[in-house]
Amino acid sequence: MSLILRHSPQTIGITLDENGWANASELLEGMNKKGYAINMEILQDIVDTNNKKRYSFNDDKTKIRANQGHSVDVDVELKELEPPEELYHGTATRFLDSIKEHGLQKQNRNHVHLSKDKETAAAVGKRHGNPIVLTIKSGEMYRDGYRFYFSENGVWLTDEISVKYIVF
Ligand code: HQG
Repeated sequence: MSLILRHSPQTIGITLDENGWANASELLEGMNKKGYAINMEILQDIVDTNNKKRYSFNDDKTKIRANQGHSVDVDVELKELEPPEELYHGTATRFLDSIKEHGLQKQNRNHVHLSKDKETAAAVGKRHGNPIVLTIKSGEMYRDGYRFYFSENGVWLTDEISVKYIVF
């Protein structure tokens, strides 16, 4: 579902609207056609119990979308907020040389992802190899005019982070 709702809805022949919403019945039909036995009850269960609260329904549950993490160009109406003084980015040691040269870039996604605590950041970094947690001077960035967004599921997002705001 992450693949469909964030990166590649065409995998099951559906489209997302400009705000990232998929029609829930189209999603269920498309997934069933691809061999995933899923119904509304299971979908509701996934939305309720997903460990990272990745998905949300609209009010009448006719539409569903991922809260963040997209590579497709959609506007999920993220809340713009003042960040805490420091945030954390978990990455892998093998990326450090490049990050020291270019700063943090959004790569395939629409934003750079930041965590509010070091433990979460370490878990994010571990997905890529030997983890390392970088401290980000988010307060200073904010005062310098950079925008920060806070997703429905508690992830901080920004467009890019130059080297001067990263504590290695
Ligand atoms: C790295 C998961 C070299 C960056 C997590 C990261 C998160 C650079 C990788 C969410 C770089 C991109 C996102 C540079 C950045 N040179 N490497 N200049 N700039 N990188 O997966 O932050 O399970 O796109 O450090 O919990 O790891 O999907 O981003 O290692 O919230 O819900 O390039 O994904 O959530 O990797 O993870 P990703 P991420 P979900």
